[in-house]
Amino acid sequence: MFSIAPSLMCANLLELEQEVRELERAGAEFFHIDIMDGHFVPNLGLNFDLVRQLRSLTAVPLDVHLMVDVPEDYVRMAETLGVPYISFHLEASRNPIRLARAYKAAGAKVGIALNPATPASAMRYLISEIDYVVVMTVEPGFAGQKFIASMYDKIGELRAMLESPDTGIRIEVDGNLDAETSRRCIECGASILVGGTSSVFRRQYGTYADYVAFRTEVERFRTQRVETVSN
Ligand code: S6P
Ligand code: MG
Repeated sequence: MFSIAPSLMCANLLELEQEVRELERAGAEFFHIDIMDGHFVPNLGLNFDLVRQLRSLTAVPLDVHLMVDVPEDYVRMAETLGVPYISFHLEASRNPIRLARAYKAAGAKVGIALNPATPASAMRYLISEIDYVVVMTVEPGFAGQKFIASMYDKIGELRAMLESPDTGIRIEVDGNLDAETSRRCIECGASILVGGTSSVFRRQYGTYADYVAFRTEVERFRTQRVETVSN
């Protein structure tokens, strides 16, 4: 089983409510919200004012991805807005255990995001503190980049750490997830796919149809594999 989290940064922001409605109808399990500060990454993304409005617009859980230098600054905001899922970058936090506990105390499920160059082993003493891990499969900051192939190994290493004993911690992948890269990420152990310009927002048939087509393509790959293995 896998979930798709459309990245609203890639939506048509001039028609955001309609995009949200189409994705709800298509069955989106999360909405991924990229928040950037122009320092941790050389770009600016969405913000907590939009999170506030989305909270009243939709019941689909928001998955906030902080790409900021000081992730400690947003705990109170997350609590006030009732953010259900929030991830911060390990590279940005000096005291990630303290911070994960603070976000948990604020009522959120907590993820830690890893830049491509950060090894899976960096998660070793953090596993008991979190609910999910986000593997960046491109350098964070921009949509439309190319998948970094060495991330398949990292996902596999994380799966080994998280599955024995089974922690229930999910692996989310973020960056250039099309049908092919998604299928391989799932095989390696990922179960949440962030959908951007490579999939949900590829603007081929429209957002609803592109979402459904993407899910079907990934499922078809998986079904074919099961059939191949059992033949
Ligand atoms: C930026 C951000 C991502 C992107 C998403 C885009 O790094 O964290 O969530 O919005 O990865 O997807 P795609 O398919 O355009 O690479
Ligand atoms: Mg993201």
